[in-house]
Amino acid sequence: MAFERTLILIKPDGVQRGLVGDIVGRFERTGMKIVGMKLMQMTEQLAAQHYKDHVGKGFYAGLVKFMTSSPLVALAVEGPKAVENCRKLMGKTFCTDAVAGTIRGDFGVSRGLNLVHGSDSAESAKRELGLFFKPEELIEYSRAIDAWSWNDEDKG
Ligand code: D4T
Repeated sequence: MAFERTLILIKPDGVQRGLVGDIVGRFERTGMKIVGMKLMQMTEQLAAQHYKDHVGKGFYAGLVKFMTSSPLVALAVEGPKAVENCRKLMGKTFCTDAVAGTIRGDFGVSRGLNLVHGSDSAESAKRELGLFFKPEELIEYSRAIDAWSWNDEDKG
């Protein structure tokens, strides 16, 4: 079992629509731990690094325009299988396809305005966390609820 960290972005539509608290709460209430969090403006340069696999695709220019249009919230989330668990909570890429109960299914109706980003693999998570957070901005701490959120078996 992988005990890991992943990068979550609450995209500009989530911030503008006042959904930061609701979306953070979706991740928090699973028991996963927030180990980094900040409101920030994505630059075109950061967008090009973050979305390097999408450079040159038809939707790339619109995606960068959207992601740099207003502040976003970056979160580092830690827990057992955090990458997969967060993707599951987010739902399918386009809100139009995401089922009820997921963040995109419950809070969105658009394709491109899809509220959240979550790293799609352990390797991406490591790379992306490095783009958005300095090492000292990721904070190691214990919570009283840790013992009730996961056990040794979950930590692998
Ligand atoms: P992100 O990266 O935002 O978490 O989304 P996904 O991991 O679920 O999806 P993705 O990388 O394939 O796409 C990144 C981002 O681009 C938008 N997009 C994507 C779009 O506007 N049109 C498209 O055709 C695709 C494939 C939505 C998410």
